[in-house]
Amino acid sequence: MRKKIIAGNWKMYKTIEEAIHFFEEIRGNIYESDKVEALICPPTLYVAPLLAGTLDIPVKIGAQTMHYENEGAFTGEVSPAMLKSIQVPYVIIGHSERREYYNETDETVNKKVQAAFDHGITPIICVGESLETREANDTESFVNDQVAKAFENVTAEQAKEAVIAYEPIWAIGTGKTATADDANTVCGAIRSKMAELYNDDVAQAVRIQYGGSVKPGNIEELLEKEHIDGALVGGASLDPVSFLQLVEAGA
Ligand code: G2H
Repeated sequence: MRKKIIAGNWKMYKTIEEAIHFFEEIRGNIYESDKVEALICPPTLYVAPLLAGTLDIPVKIGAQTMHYENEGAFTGEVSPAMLKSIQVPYVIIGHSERREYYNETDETVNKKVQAAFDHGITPIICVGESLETREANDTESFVNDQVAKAFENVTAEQAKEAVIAYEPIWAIGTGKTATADDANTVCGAIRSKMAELYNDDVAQAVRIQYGGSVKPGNIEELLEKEHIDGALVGGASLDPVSFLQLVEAGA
């Protein structure tokens, strides 16, 4: 039985006051169960204070990105060693916005995935196709190729712990969601790819999220599907009431 993971990706939203207010609203109200794990990935600046300030709330705090080197002249970046030093449990790697605006490639995604595992940080590895790829009926081969590249030089023991987020680019922040069946088909194809790259054990253990305009109104249908083990949520994770509903749907 895979534990569902509902992760909020706040992107570049909220002041520190707004972030604190969010956690005040969810404190004492968040659904706690062994069936679901709740995670918020705020802007990097707030990761440390929120980690320290939310110890009494059953929600984890993760990072939205990181560099793959541990230190160096990389202005503006944070390293895996730094995240590990403040005990960050999760890091989102290769979000389509990082790939589009910050030149992340399958190669740098793979370096970051390896670096995360080397530091005991669980990567949430984002993959997903453009509208053009979908219309050309190349979705599964494109996404499986991204998965294969992301997991190069990653051991089976490590791969078992990974979270993969399938986020069709055309569904991100657009209000368009893949149908639950379409999302499940691609998540199932990713699971088969993991069986091919590793073995059935790894494929059954790895958690695969769907992301792209997930909200309280559509999450239940998505989570009912065999291969969808949670959601990576942008816009709808910014509002405490809606985040509470999303977590409850996962329980
Ligand atoms: C996809 C998602 C979060 P949204 O980027 O990763 O954002 O839910 O706003 O589509």
